[in-house]
Amino acid sequence: MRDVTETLLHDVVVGGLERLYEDDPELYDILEREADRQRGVLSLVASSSLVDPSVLASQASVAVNVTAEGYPGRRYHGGCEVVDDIERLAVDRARSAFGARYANVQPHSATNANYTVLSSLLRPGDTFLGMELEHGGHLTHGSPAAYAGQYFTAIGYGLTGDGRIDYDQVHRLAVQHRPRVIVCGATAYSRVVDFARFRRIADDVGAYLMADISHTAGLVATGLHPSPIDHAHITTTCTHKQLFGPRGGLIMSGRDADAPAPRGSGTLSAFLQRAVFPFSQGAPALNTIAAKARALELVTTAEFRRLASGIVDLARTLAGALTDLGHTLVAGGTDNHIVLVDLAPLGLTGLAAERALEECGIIVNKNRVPRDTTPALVTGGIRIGTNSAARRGMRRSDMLVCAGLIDRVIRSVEVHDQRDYHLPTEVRDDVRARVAALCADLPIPGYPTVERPPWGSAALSTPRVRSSR
Ligand code: DSN
Repeated sequence: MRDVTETLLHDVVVGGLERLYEDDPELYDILEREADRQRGVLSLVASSSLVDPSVLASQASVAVNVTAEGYPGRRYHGGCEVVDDIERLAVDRARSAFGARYANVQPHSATNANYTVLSSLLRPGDTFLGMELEHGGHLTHGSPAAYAGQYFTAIGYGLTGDGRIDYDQVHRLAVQHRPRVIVCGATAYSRVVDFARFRRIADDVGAYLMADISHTAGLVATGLHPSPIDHAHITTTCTHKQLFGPRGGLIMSGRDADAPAPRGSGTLSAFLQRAVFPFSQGAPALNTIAAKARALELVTTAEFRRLASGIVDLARTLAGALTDLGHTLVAGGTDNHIVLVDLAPLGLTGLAAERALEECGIIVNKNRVPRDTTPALVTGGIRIGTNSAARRGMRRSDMLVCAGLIDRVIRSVEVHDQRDYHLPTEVRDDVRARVAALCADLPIPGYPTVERPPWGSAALSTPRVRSSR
């Protein structure tokens, strides 16, 4: 019979926690406070999730002690025979989760993964096509504020008037500018991406297609969103958003893995291996790779499929309820986990809405919306996501309550200027109490639960811990 308390890993990690508790109460208390904050608020941030504690445990493993430049079986340091097994396992699980022929699990984030791909396929000044930040693209897809927009010639495409990707514009721009790479995938787009159509456009102009599925990777892995793996030459993703894993990235390829690489340098997969190491990264974070392996195993379970379908169901419920309450959604609704609310009709900024909701324990992020003229730290919209709510087991009825609370807060905010706002105290106190009660009813799996506070402002004191599992 296996007994975890008799293992080396258990003693090291639990002993470390005890030592931290005794020797460094300042840091321990901050970390404890953060765990408590997460338990007591409703995170609806589209780019975050709540990881399984076994993912946390994998990341806290002794693999952090190993320096291992290179790849399994071909390292530049000794002592890698065990961590080689970790990396091989993570690669196998990534390939299996996405049906990919090739996977590299070393990128530290999707930003690293995207820059690895772009800077190996492009030379400085070369042209690539990506989605405009204001229309839902990511900084790495060509924003002038980022490396991608400053070292390459980035041409941006956007949305049609009804908030869908303007594929005709993508084709027109591709023909006009002959980019070497086209990037598809987004960071604030609530509809299905037509990867096959992007590939046809890329083939038409001889470009490589890179799909960044950071936001929808969980839906792709479970078949709830079409997969780009065999449409794009290269697919990238982070592992911490919808894969419910550690902060990190992946680079994958499907049917093009063995296609010829640029400049006659072997196959595309061999080219991508070199693009990560030694071209753009040094030693990998093997402890994070262990946590990726754990998360990627969970992704293939029936429970994860239920979670993914809950994510979409909750987002659709939220989108429907907010629409019924008279709000304007970019693209008119959602097919994934994202609901993007245009606040212009309310005369409200994203910043004011984000802060007012946070005062009430509802966490979202301010987000630019199409034709937004406000500064990036103010914005004209908010982006709401359902990954974490689904993980907490939220039901449709809870989401309807939640939509009502969001509506009440954003309609109650009085805006003085772009940054200054006032939320009436009685609204804040009442919504906070209702959110606290919702959170108490929806414990984060694996976290100790909190006693359900009564309705009303008397409930606003720190909730008491009921039990520890
Ligand atoms: N890409 C940013 C987001 O979507 O919020 C950060 O991960």
